[in-house]
Amino acid sequence: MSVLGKKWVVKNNDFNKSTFEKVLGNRTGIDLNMEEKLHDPFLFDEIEAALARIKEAVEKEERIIVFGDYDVDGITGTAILAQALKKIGAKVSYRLPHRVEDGYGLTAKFIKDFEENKVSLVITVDCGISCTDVVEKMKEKGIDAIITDHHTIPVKKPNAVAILHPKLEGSSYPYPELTGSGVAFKLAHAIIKRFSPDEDIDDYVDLASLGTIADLGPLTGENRTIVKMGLKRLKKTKWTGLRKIMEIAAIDFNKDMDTTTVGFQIAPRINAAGRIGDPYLALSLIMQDEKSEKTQALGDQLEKINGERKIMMKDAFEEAEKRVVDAGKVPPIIIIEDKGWHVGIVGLVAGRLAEKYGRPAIIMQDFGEMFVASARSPEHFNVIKAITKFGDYLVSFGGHAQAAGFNIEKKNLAAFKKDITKHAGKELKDVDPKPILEIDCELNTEEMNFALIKELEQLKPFGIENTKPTFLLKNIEPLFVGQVGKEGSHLKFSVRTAKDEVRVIAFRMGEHVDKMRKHRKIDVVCHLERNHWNNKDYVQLQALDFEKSQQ
Ligand SMILES: [Mn+2]
Repeated sequence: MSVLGKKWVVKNNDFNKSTFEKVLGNRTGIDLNMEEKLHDPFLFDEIEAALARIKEAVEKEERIIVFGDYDVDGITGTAILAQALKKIGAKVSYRLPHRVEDGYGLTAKFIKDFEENKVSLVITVDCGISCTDVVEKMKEKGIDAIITDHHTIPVKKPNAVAILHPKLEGSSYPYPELTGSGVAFKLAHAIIKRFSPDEDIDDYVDLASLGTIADLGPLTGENRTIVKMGLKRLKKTKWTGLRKIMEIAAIDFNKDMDTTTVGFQIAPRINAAGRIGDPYLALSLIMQDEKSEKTQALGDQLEKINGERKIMMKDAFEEAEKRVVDAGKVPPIIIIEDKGWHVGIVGLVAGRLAEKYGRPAIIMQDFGEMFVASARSPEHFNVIKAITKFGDYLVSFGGHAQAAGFNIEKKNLAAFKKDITKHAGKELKDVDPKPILEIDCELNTEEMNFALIKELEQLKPFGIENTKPTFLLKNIEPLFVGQVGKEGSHLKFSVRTAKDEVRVIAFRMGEHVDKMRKHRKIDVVCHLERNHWNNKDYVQLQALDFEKSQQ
């Protein structure tokens, strides 16, 4: 068995194909000759109605509010639209709901605030499509709505001035997978084209790429274009606050940005505010238009919150895992609650448990009478289907096959746990719970060279539905095995080829150093990479898992 207990699945064993052809064959929607061109924003069916209402609001000096969501997708989309509106002279401000105090989306409680501030136009970002009732109530008060969203469309759509949604039935828009920030970016694009043609849409694409990556949009079609353009732009971003976040994260502006930089260094910081504090902090930092003491102070504050978020996450995960281990046997569905686990991190904990144990996991914050839960699941279990089946026990619920959330009253908790555990037990009876590690194809050690690396680099940017190419190296002899990093947390070794030696790094696998030393020959799952160091490029492998060779 592999040291991480994963099941390795090699996707392509076609001996007639080259390694690059095999990797490309494992992906759909990747067009290597694709022009880096965005679709025409005027292809959205209701875009003219949206622009006409915005024009009227600017001319009549009406107050406009951009209303977003508290995650990276919502925050970046809100910043994009607010800035584009500002540029054309609109009287615009922005609101984001507070995760704990307000919950998700545009709710009725905000109407009073809109009235008090004499707002007559609300433009939603990354939310709003399911807010049919609220939009109706707003209308009664003389407040119009333009909806921009990408979430599931309800049967009864809101009665808005315009709805921009890439998945509307019969939509002429050619690409359905835009995220919230992507849709906001398209509206901003239309606003600029129509009212401020000298402006450069490139000034906004970096933020749109952050939202697209953080919201796990598939990196196909126009999302791929947005991310490609955005990552290039990020190095010279004009958003002072974003630059500050990147400086604090010690990101090297001379290196090319990739989806990992965004996913692991930038996005978690922007998200931290909305998870355990006020998302407005991250938004107002991004909206700062000059380098000032305030920008520094907001940046420091955000970094502090991110540090707290990390500790909370680590503590909660360790405690949750301890409870799973102490129980002796991993149940078909992991369900754990605690008073001290913040609702903003329960989803992260559930995700890591689901990944580690190959089982669905529900993690809840216990508020006494009410429990707020996040559920995550591996691909072999549909968690929203299971939750819906027992929806009668719940106050509210929503989500997708692999990620969902719900609220439940204490009095129903025991029965819910019992029933959903029984259901999961039946569903997963014959399912191997081992997490799957997908591998593109086998790799020959002689192929570990720049020629192949160059070919693979054409597939960038890597991310959802276009994961970094992953290879299996069989029967290799690990040389110079050792530990590196803080507390020896990473593992390193070398592999010999006919011509030279290639270095291998395995992040967070330092604890397996003895196992590796014990085996003379191992099979390794890895990425093939270019390591730029001291002005020179080196071929490097990043190992993801290994096991003793069979032969
Ligand atoms: Mn979103």
